[in-house]
Order: sequence, then C-alpha cells, then structure tokens
Amino acid sequence: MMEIEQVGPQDCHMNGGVRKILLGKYEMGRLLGQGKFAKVYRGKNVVTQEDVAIKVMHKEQVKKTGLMEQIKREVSVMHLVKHPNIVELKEVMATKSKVFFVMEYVKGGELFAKIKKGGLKEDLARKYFRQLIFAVDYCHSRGVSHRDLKPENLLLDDKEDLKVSDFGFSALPEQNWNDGLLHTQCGTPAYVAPEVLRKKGYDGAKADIWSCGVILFVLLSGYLPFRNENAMKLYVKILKAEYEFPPWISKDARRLISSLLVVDPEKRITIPEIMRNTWFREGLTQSIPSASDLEDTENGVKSGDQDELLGNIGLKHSPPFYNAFDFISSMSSGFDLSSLFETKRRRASMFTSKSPASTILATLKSVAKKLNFRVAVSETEFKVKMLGKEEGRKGKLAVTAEVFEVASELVVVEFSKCSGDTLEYTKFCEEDVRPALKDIVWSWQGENVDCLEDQIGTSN
Ligand code: ISQ
Repeated sequence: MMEIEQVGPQDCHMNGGVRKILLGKYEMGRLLGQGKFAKVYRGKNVVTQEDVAIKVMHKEQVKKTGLMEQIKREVSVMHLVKHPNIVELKEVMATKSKVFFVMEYVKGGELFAKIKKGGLKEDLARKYFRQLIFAVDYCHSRGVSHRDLKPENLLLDDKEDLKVSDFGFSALPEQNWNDGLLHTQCGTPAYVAPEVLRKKGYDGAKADIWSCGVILFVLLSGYLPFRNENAMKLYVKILKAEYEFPPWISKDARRLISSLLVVDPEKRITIPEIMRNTWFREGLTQSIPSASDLEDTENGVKSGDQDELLGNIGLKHSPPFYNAFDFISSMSSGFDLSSLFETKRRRASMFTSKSPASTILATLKSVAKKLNFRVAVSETEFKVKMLGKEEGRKGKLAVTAEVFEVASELVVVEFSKCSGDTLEYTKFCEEDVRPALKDIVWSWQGENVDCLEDQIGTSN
C-alpha cells in the first residue's frame, strides 16, 4: 500500500510511490498542462474516486498581475452557470500561497485536434456548433458572457459532446489544448470581435457571437478566417471582416457564417435568429427554445428540447478583458505586438503618419538609398523592400516597410527584418531610419499617441 502524504501544490505529483493528497481530499495526478501563472493537474477525489482537473495558481503571481479581483468575480459567476456542456467548477480551495480550482475532468481532449487534418463534415460541425450556441445562450441568459471563446476552450467528453472550459480565466496564461492544456501567455486575437479590438466598449454577448462565427468557420474549413501574417494586416482584416470561404463550404453554412461575422455588432445575428437559421436547424423538426425561454431547474439547467434534440454544451463566466489586441495602447506603451501576433517572431518597429502613402513610400525609398540600401518599392502592395549592400554579422540586412491605412489620413508603417543581424537591424531602425523620417512621422511606437484612438474609425 502507498504511503499518504499531505502536500502543498508544488509537490503535487506522484513521487517515489508516495500518494500526494491535496488538502486531504484530492490525489494529485500528472500534469496536464501549464501556462505562466497556472498549472492544471489531473486529480482524483480520494473518497468518491471521481476524476477531476485541478488548476493551480500562485497567489503572488495572481496578485502581481492584478487578477485577484477578477478571479473572485469569476468564481461567483461560475457558481451561477451549471450546464451539462460547461466544464463544471466543483470547488475552489486555497492554501497560504496557492489557489486551486477543482473542475470536472473532461476525457476526450480538444475538439480542434479533430480538425487538424482539415474541416469537419457539415453534420458533425453542426452538432458541435449547436452545442456551442446552446452553451453560449445559456450563459447569456444568466448575464454571463465569455468574451474569450476560442478552440482551446472547447473540449470533448467521452460521449463526443462539446464542453467549454475555463470561462473567465482566460486572462491567466492560457490553455493550448494540443496536449492537454495551458501553454502560451496570451489568447490569439484571431477570435476577437472587431468592437473588442476597437476598445470603445462592447457588448460581451455580441462579441461572443462573433467568436462563434470564427469557430464555425474553423470547424468547416480547418483554418482561421483571419490569419496573422502580421499584426496590422490581421487587425485590419478583422475590422473589415475580410475573409474568403473555401469552395467546399455549403451555401447555407456560408450564409450563417456571413451573418455571424458582421462587423457592426448591432447588425450581427442574434442567438434566437441563429436558432431559426436553415443550416443550424437542418434535420430538426421542432423549434428550439432559447435558454431565456426555458424554465430554470434547481441546478440551473433545464433538460428540455435542446438536450433532446441536440445534446448540450456549456460555457461559463466572464473572463478578463485583455487588451492584447489594442493597437493604440501598443503604440503608446511600446508593447511589442510582434510577440502576440506573429507566429514567426520578427522584430518590428512602427510609426504612424498623416502623410499620404505615396509620400511615405517615396521618403522611405530616398532614405534607404542614402543609407546605401538597394530599394524596391511596390506601389500596389504599399511595401518598400530594402537590402543592405554591405555584409553584416549575419549577412546582408534586409528590411521591409509596409504601409497600412488605418483611418482616413492616418497610416501605420511597420518595419520588419527579413534577414540579417538583429542588433544591426535595431541600430538601423533607431539610429538611421528614425531621425531620417522625422518629417513624415506623427508618432513612433512607444510614444504618446493620445489622439490616435479617436482617429481610428473603422469601416463596416
Ligand atoms: C478539464 N478536464 C481536463 C482538462 C482541463 C483543463 C482545463 C480546464 C478543465 C479541464
């Protein structure tokens, strides 16, 4: 028989045959995944033998990042939302230094592991999407919006039903469900609604519906509608809802996605409308009441027509608002967007300008020539490619500057290093380019850009 030892979370693993028991109640199993501020372990209730997932956070880190209040709020919200398709928060425990979220354990892994090889058949995508919508509807009917819906939060249980995990904790380092969970530091902006990016205030429920649109697109196509070649392009694409369907997506599915991915949240489809949509209803005969029409049961879940017809799915509370995508703040804080948006990290440097794009391209060309670079200007792509003539420490320095119009009479110019030594690139940007561009620059990234936010209006 194994020895039993009371442990702190840092010891919560099997070690030399010793059973590690958390606060007398949960046997800690293997690490499922981890992020910067949280780790998730598999666990077992020693009395009931029930499997659980235990998320462990360090109080100090939570406090340092200002997330303590958020977490407290989220816990109360999670108690509000109990639904068969929402990963259940069973209890919250704490020691002096750590907080533990004991959650339902979901066996089947990540939904998006299923679409790695391409999109799903429409019937299967429909099943998951319906479950997602029911969960979102359930939460919204309780005044809870997720605000960070993304594939990493969509799990499948052993019956292949979808469960949404970890509502509200998405400001904590995040989950990447490829191998079980937490990995990266910040949520992908690819699922974020345009109005969230604009930082002018938004309706969390409507923003959730946009994210559901991105998720449906991904389910059917196997890839993201808005991809992050670079920060500005992604930003602009989302703000304009610029995407293309792959040829295999049916007409009805396209119609639904197009009504989900509407830039103006007021014109975006609502949940009752989704539930009446042809593609969504395919194969159903009865009408589907939205959660607000359903009578509440004791645990907050009505097993009504939704369950019978469609199965369920769940969502939880509101996650933190993270300004990962706030271009304006990024400009004023010097925050390096490239670490957030680019899969392949490149150093980038940006400035805003009120000069016409043609003037900017011409100025960049002449500056680069003076600096002894070969220059190619593309007037159609609004790009200037610069290639150093001298060999540097890592070969010739190649730099691209790209001009993006973000509002009328306001452009952003982004530099990125294509090849060469990073230090030489930094020196090139800081010491050569910056002073030479002073006549056309309105604000460099990192400088105060108070009025920039007002300048950026978006289309659609
Ligand atoms: C439930 N089961 C397995 C893994 C999990 C990760 C995060 C949140 C809930 C989970």
